[in-house]
Amino acid sequence: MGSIALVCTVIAAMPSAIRQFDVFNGDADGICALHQLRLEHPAQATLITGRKREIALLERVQAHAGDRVTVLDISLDRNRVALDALLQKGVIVDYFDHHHAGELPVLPGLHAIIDTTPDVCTGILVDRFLGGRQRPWAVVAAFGDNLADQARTLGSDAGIDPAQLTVLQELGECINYNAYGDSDEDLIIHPSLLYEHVRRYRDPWDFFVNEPVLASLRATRLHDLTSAHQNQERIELPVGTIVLLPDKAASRRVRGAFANQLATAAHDKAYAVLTPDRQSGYTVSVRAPMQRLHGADVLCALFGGSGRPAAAGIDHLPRAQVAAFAAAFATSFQDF
Ligand SMILES: [Mn+2]
Repeated sequence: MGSIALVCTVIAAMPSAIRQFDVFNGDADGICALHQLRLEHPAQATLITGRKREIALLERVQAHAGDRVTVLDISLDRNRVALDALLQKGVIVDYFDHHHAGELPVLPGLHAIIDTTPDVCTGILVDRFLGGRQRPWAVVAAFGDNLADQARTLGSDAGIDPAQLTVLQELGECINYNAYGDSDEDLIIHPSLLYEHVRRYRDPWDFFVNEPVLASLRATRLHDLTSAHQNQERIELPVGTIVLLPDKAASRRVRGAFANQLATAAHDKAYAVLTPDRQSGYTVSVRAPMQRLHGADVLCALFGGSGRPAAAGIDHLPRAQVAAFAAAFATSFQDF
């Protein structure tokens, strides 16, 4: 009896098994960074991810002392409060990222590989960490994060030929496209499910040839772009064009990609693409003229938005402010 009681006491006092959490951006960079890491260091993990712009993910982690959390491709600064709380609990956190981080917490348990220089993405940071052992997926990540030059250099350094690079580029762009939408209902497939498909493939060219979900990503992306071209209403201004898309999931997915495509096709013009939101206003993506990449962030900030000088956005532009937005757009990108 005594020994049974003792065994029960010991079991009760034992900490529950150490758990692993993988927290990652749902775009191509986040998915491919994690895939590289788990191909080399397999782990049973609870997955936490979301849409491209869903980046306050660390607060969803229910971890205890001794648990391990791997974080990929989400700003440390935007997850600081949750990170501090985890570290203070004694959770071990491995953090890989290239977004604005601010000051790193000075607490034990944090292993951070953070580099905010503009020519890296998280997939490239993980590639360095792994000594390039899963290089093709790092190339997919870099193409997805719009670092095509870096992707080609990394690929050709590893002996990947131009035809193979073309495939990796399409993979990066399709996986990335899947993360766009204003709610989960807009998504083609939730990024956590897409990762479950990706993780079955060690070889991205095998994924390209054999994975049915990729066909639906490719078809939807093409459909959304075609539909945007056919259903746009345009306000033409000397500095560029304001485009209104119909109230559809396809419009909300394609807004940014369509703005990029328009800006790439006419280097001297600025573009704003508007889609109706759920509060009788609009969500807006702005692109500065390619030949003069500034002003988008300042314009969007006037209406509560944010972003970079070349590309910025507004989450909610009330309908009553559309005329004011058009006037500000018209003056924002004038040549001085
Ligand atoms: Mn990234």
